[in-house]
Amino acid sequence: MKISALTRSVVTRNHAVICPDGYVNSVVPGWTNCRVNVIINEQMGAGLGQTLITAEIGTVISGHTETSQIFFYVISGQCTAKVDENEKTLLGGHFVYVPTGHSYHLDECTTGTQIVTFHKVYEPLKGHEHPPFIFGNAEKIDGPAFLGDPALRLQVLLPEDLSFDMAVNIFTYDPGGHLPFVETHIMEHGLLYLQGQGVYMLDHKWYPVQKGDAIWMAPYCQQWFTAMGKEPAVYIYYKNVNRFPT
Ligand code: UGY
Ligand code: MN
Repeated sequence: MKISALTRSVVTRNHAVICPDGYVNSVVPGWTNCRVNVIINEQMGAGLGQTLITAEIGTVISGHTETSQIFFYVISGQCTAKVDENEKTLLGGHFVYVPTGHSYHLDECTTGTQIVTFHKVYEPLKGHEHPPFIFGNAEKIDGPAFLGDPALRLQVLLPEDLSFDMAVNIFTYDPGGHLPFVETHIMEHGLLYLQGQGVYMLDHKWYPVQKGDAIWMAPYCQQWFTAMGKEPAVYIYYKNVNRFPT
């Protein structure tokens, strides 16, 4: 065991940087023979949930969505996912979105398969159907330049349709690429680095971040990022969208 009193993890009232060195596993009913790290949750003041699942031998991730929808994204490895009676093999970059009121069952995972999940209590919208379940592959989704800057590319994984109240996007920054301005917005983010490194500014504090780190940004947490190093920095992130701001 590596023993250390040092960490880059920070938890504040409106943002957190959670690095793997601080993980302590949780037992989640229905999610068996796997390591589950609950990285973002309402206990810290968040409006979303975010977990990281690492598969062991005989992993089964099974349940029925009640009030919260769940988005599963395979970071690496392989598994089989079933939503109700619909089954698919998922590889790295594949995802499955499970709206409320559906059964899900993931198994046949290769050992070490990593899956990040985003959870949000669904807010229905009058005049709109609940969203459908979706199987997808990030590789097949275009990543147009973000606000005209070819150094930044944004892939939007879920349909831009008012029935959805959450978005999950993948943001790729070439080395030296950076957000064009400091964002100050009502939407909340949960985020996980898939590749690379850089520096994130959260409420005027500066954090070095890298692959494997997660960030929570509460509404109005001011945010800016610049990528560094020799390879693009890539993160997958959650955002609440499409609902009237009460
Ligand atoms: O969608 C967003 O708000 C995104 N540009 N924010 C971020 O990457 N911190
Ligand atoms: Mn933002």
